Amino acid sequence: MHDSIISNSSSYYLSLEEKYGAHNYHPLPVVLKKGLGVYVWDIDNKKYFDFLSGYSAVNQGHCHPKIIESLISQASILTLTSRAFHNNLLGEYEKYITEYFGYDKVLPMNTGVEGGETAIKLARRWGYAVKGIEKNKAKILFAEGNFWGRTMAAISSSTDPSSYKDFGPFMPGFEIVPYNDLLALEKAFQDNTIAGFMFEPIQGEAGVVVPDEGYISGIRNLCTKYNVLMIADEIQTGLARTGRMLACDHEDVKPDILILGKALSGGTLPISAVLANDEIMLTIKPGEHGSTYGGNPLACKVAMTALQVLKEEKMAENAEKMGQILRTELLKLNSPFISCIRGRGLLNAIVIEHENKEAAWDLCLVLKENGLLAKPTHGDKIRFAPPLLINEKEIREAVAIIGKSLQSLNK
Ligand code: PXG
Repeated sequence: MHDSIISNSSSYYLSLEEKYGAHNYHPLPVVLKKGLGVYVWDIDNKKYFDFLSGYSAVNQGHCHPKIIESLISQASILTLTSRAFHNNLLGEYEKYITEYFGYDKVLPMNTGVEGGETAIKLARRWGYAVKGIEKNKAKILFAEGNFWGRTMAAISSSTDPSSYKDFGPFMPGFEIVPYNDLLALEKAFQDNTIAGFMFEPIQGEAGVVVPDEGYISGIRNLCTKYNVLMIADEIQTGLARTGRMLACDHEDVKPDILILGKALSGGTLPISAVLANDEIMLTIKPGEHGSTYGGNPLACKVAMTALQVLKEEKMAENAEKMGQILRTELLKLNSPFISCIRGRGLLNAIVIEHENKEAAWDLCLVLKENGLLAKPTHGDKIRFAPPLLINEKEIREAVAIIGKSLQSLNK
């Protein structure tokens, strides 16, 4: 089948994935081979703005020289010991990240979804050991529209059929409340078997749903009042993406459990972290939770550099400024096909309104032709989330591409 396809063409790579890979994704037909800063290049050397940033894993920009330097230098010294032994970087990293975010302790994991699983285990354990919930009765609340990954627990809390349909039976002890609704949350908190409320400060995968001002601080107040753990999933919103180091910082709120992932490695390795104070973290004892790769010295070194770069290069400040310009310029396009522009910092989305249901996908294909990569979510929403080192000139160039591409929807 492949013999007729030129061996280095896009169709060659697409056909390989089609034939040998599971069909669990529907990517744009572009084959990338290189990345630097805000740009990526395809196999024909065509250059694109990356307006997805690996779903916000590449906040620091592709192949950030300092992160790559840490990766390569540590990779030739020591990469993995497992947690059966100590290593000379784990403690240093634990000190660094806990001081950085102001928590007593960190539990290192790998993917984001493992961070979510860890947070839920911690909350359930705390629910029994500290709150005094009856054995096996602890509940965790989630918000409607949440997305935190693909494990059985993650899909058990999902309200999106494309995540959970035909994968049951599901995990018990999970309940759903509407997002951005403090009254519903307070009502749900009347149940004293609730151990934690896990939420995204801005719902990313749902299409960058920004809650009303006061929602995050309202959650904090209710969690304190009803003795429920506030669990912030900042895997996509954290690490300078929304114009602050954490999205919760917009309302000066400190969650009880903070989950980080994605950009904790600047797009080089799966590294996640769960942060909490001793009252919560020390409820899990040796042998009760862990992971082969969690806390490996390579990840520790890379994560410290990835965090250092965010501060050194003032990426939160830049995200705040560039995000303002991006939304203002998008508004000025005055396109009849954009029904909504929303976001914070450089986590943004537009909603496409068009009689053609495929319009958002078609627009992404035209954007690609014009040199900008973005991907629709839930059919009609397109996320615009470039790496955080993008400058004003680049934002204006990107908006010109978006404006030009929107014209194609007229036809
Ligand atoms: N929490 C949030 C808020 C996320 O956006 C996760 C947890 C899970 O992270 P991991 O590292 O386990 O994927 C996410 C993931 C995809 C995809 O293709 C993932 C995300 C967004 C869009 C697509 O898996 N976010």
